[in-house]
Amino acid sequence: MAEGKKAKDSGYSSSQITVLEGLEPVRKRPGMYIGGTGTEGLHHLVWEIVDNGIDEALAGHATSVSVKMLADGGITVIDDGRGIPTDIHPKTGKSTVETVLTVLHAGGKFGDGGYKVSGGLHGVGSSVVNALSNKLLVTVYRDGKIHQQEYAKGAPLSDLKAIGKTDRKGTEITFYPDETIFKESQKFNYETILDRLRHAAYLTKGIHTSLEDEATGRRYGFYFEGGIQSYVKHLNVGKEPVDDDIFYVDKMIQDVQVEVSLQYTDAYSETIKAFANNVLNPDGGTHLTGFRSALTRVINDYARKNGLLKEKEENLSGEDTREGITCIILVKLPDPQFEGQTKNKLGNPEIRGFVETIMNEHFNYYLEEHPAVARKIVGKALLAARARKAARAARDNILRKGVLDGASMPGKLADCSSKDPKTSEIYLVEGDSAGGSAKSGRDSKTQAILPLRGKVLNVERARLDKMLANNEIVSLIKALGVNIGDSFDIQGLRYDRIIIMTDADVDGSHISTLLMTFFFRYMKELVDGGHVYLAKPPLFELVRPTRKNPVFIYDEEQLGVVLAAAIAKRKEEGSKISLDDELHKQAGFSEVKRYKGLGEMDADQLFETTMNPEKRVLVQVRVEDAERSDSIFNKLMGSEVEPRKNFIQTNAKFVKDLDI
Ligand code: 0RA
Repeated sequence: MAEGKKAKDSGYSSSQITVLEGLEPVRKRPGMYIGGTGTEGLHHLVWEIVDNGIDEALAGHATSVSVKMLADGGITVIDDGRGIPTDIHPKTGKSTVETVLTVLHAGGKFGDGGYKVSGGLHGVGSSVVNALSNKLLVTVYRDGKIHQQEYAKGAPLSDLKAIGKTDRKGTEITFYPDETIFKESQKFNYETILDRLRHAAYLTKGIHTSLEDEATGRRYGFYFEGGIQSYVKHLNVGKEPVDDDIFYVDKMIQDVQVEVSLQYTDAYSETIKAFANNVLNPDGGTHLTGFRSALTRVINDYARKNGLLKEKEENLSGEDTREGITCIILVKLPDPQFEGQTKNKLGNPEIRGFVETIMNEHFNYYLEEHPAVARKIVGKALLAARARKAARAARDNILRKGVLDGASMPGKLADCSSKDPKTSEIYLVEGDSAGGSAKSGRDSKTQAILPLRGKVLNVERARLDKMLANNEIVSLIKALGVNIGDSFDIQGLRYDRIIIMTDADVDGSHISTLLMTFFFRYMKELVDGGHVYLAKPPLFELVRPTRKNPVFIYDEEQLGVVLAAAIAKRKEEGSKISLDDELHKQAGFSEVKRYKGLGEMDADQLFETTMNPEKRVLVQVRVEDAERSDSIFNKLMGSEVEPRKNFIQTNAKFVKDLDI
């Protein structure tokens, strides 16, 4: 419950529900209401009902929302809110329960005592779920009574019936998604729902959320005493905070609640998430703008007042003050307006001033009350400012010397003869020896080779100036021809495909991860544009007794398939097969050779297995989900070693298979 926002009885009556239309449009064009009919749309059904429970909590009437995935494919959502009113609705002549569940857009108006989450206050969206479910059972606990009603594809099977007495309150809805609508799958995902419930618990102080999977017995619950403060803590797992203390403010201005929590870490990037009514605004908006101006101002004022910034020194830039920050901004307002093409940006102009005012005052108090933390924050911003200047000077210097100019190609680069980027590709190869094989095996017309020695600098932890002092990085930037930082220009790209080729072992995955991090952080356009690939060298060679025409195998699964097929074929041909033999012998091969490194192959083999455009397998690197990869990169590149180790074994998570 928001401080200052007292739970109040809004005097809600059934007549305040606006009745709009029937449910046919929902079944006809489900995508219009839930975004699509794939797994995302399927889960949208759960969010609609869960959000109604969260709205009850936001309005101060509920303390918990629990979800149960039923073994029979249904799902139950229970909240302990007011319960949907059971009285007769004056406009429809039916119970309010039935009205909420069968009339599209039935919902209370804003300003009657609550904020709404995306789905909507007073059960807006429940009718959509009902329309798209084979079966829906609603049970309401309210005024000492239990009422129940069942529906099929949105139509009531009977009237709302009183079935017993209770001292509970709240709403329980069980539904079964219609498989004729959700053709792809009707299977709910435990992790997806859990993630949503975790976030709901972070963003709604005092609420308990929980999930149970009946089929597997898994269950998990969330309650965060600190709300968004706990969220900040969670985001900083794997990073080193400058201080354990976390800033937190929760204030009302007029009818708007502003909550902000932040903590600085030793990271160089910034993580700021801005929400309006519990919905993330990936493109920010007025709340973020207000926050940023206040932060820059408060830190500069504090630094000046305390002599940390000398009179003749220029102000810290906004970017400097945000380096290493992890921050959650959450505003709750009665009538949020969203802007931009994707409606991802909060537009209400008054919010900027509200957030700015609250931050100016309370972040300033915080710094004054926590001088040790304040000094660390200012110190970090000063370092950022110095590094920014040093990096600029270093880059200018390097640019002046022409180090990054395309005119002087790095000595180690074996360029291709084609000068047309569309038909050119570059292999970034781990180590000089594999680099040598790649150079002699390649198609020199279209394939360039750049061998990279050792572990490329850990770019997440290094600044641009340090990076530009690293030979491997400079060679890479020069070879690609796109420059870096502010001067990055994709027009200069000299190769359409940038292919990372490393050994299929832990060191190899580490090196490819470092390179992907580099591209992600400093040349994201290359990743977005689908220019970055991972080469997939074979893991095994099946050797024939004749030693001719070996078969190359790229993963364990393929090994099984190929051996099984070969055995079947030999059986058909009537070959003598001894079942005591190892599988590869039964399949007619003399040996299974396991490749650990690229260096084990000669130039021809390397070309045939990994570089020949007709036969090779490439995996395109995609940034599927900025947030996810960001956290992955933090785990990988952060100061903690354990999370890094765990990831490296399964590093294909953020790349999507693509056979070329
Ligand atoms: C209509 C009016 C009121 C609450 C709700 C619907 C409501 C809907 C759902 C759906 C899931 N959980 C829900 N909880 C409540 C306001 C009730 C009042 O003023 O007493």
